[in-house]
Amino acid sequence: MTTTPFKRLLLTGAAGGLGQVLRQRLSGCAEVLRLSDIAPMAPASGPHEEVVPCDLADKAAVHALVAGVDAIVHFGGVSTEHAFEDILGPNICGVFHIYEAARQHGVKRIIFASSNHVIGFYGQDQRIDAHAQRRPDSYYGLSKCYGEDVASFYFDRYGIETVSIRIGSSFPAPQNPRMLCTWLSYDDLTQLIERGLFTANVGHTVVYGASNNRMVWWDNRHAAHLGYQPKDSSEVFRAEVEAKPAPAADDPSMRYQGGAFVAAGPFA
Ligand code: NAI
Ligand code: 15L
Repeated sequence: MTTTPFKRLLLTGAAGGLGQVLRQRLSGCAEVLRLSDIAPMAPASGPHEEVVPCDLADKAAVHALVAGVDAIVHFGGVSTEHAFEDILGPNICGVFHIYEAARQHGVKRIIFASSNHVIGFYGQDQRIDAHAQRRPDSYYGLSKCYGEDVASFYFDRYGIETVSIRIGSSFPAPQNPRMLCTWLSYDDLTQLIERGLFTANVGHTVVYGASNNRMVWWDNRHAAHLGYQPKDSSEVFRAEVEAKPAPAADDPSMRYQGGAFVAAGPFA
């Protein structure tokens, strides 16, 4: 795997929880990191950063945003369950705008922040790989299914390569029993993004984003070419998590891989 930095790398969702973490961690991946979000961001800290506000739902604005970048780490959008109408612009139109701009500007590599919620209706007693039929658990999960399909289409039709990371739960620490299985540390997320950016010939690869947790639901055999080797484990947080009252056994958070998302809504 070569790790020659890109000249200019775009990070969307830069004001978000993960975006703020990745702003620091991806700085070595490019000479210039272009940071974008609809929400306010800290100003550029030097010539190695550019801050470009943009609404992903605005096609012309996204076209301008992507001009001059070599690769995109697409983390922007609505990140939890909402009414479909609230997800449509940022996530559905937004991902299309990103890929269409990438095509027009000749960008050849994208990392897409997909989610475990594309398969959230699988039970916690099931083990699946990236070829398992998707079972989205929410309008949010549906939007991530669409994003993965856009990535697949733009590879087959235009040769734009993507690594879609089905992120589990990427937070400083797991917050409940489910997250002991889904937790992805920031170090392991960073490793996945770097491998996604710099591994040759990824086509459209789907990889599950979980750390080296004791309990795993997801099999990454179809992404072995990335060489992802998670270093962290949720096990160090187990006692802390188990000291809290556990949800009832029939609570969705204890039954489904997608947890509470399976029971969100309806919104009308
Ligand atoms: P977040 O909600 O903190 O960050 C998302 C960012 O996208 C926000 O800063 C928000 O302002 C921005 N955004 C929303 N609508 C926008 C629009 N119309 N135009 C431009 N920017 C817009 O979420 P987080 O946790 O940082 O997640 C980042 C990405 O990773 C999201 O795409 C999320 O779906 C995905 N993900 C995160 C997981 C996690 O455990 N943190 C798990 C699975 C997926
Ligand atoms: C996600 O996709 C969300 O963006 C994040 O906020 C968490 O809810 C995570 O999944 C999860 O499933 O824990």
